[in-house]
Amino acid sequence: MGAGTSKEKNEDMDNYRKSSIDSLEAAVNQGILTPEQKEKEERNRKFRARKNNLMVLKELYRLMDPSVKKSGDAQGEVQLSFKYNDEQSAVLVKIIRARDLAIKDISAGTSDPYFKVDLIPDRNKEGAKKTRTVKKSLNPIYNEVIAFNVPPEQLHETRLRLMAYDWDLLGKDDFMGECIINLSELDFDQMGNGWYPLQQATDLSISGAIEISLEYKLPSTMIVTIIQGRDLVSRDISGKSDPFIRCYVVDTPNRYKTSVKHSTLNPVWDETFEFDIPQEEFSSRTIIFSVFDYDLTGKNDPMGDVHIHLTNFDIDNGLHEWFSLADLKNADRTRSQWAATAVVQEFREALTAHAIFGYPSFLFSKNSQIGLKTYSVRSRVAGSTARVQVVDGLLAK
Ligand SMILES: [Ca+2]
Ligand SMILES: [Ca+2]
Repeated sequence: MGAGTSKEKNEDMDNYRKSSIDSLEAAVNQGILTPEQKEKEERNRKFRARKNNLMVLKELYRLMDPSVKKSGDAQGEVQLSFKYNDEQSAVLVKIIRARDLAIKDISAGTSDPYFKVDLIPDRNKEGAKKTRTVKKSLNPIYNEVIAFNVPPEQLHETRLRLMAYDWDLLGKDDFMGECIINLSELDFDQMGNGWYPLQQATDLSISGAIEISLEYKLPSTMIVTIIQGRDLVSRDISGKSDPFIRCYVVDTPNRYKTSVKHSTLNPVWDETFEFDIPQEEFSSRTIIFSVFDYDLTGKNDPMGDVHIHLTNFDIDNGLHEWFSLADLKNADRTRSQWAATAVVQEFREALTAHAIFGYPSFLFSKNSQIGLKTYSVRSRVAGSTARVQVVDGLLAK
């Protein structure tokens, strides 16, 4: 980055810049995915002690980093074991314990977690069942068994959803992540137990499919045609959506976007994009299609994704198919190392420029009320905005 030509800059600025980047690196390198209570307190203490807003920057960066963003607010995992009782046609889920849960009660630096469990679909109207609440713990122990009636013939089509919540005395309890388990994939004969990661909520309302064709032209051009969509989910009050598709290949910089088709659930695009993908890279390449509902105001709503892995792609015959849409934001393959690296680079450059020139100012777009400050930062690369609130000098959520 071209900030180093002028000799005029005073040493303070250089030191500031260097320490900013060092601290940022430290923040990136240390376990940002598992903030312990101690660390949180430490951060708040340091934050109070410092005037240069570095803690705010770190937090903003943490919120913006796409590899972190993937897991969103959800973190930690839950230990479960399963059993099927043939006589009663019942699935027994034992919720043993959870660990490394997110801090939801910021001032106390802890949470009051409980689990809510239900079936999808819930054919026998079993409803949701809950564990007890363990107060003030990020590593709660339950050892509770919850039972659901599921006839054997329904096992293959039933999923079990476990949702973690932080109990609050006032207001709505906070969602802390969930895991969804296909009962058909469980081996009930094996008595083992496993750890299941908590993830962002999966949007089960997503419907429909998109028609895609892939053609390969030697030496290395992948021609992607997005033909049309059908029976997409409605996202606007009109009962329709304004769909468009973002298309990219994980770990490569090219990103494309189709045009927006207004007020339809059966859009026709017939738009073609080209990616440069050498054959020898097929085994590590995935093409991602993400459908969004365009909105004039506010954020575009996700309408589902399709992932096409190129591992078994046949270059002679290509591919032409309808693909069902699903909420795949928790899928591993969407996590792009390229995007993570690019955001780190972007953030460093912005931080350096801000330290030296006080620019870009968006780095500190500040919104003050009495005792409350909101800082926000935008990343072009991640396509996201991170926002933190500071209340009476303390970092809040
Ligand atoms: Ca709470
Ligand atoms: Ca819309």
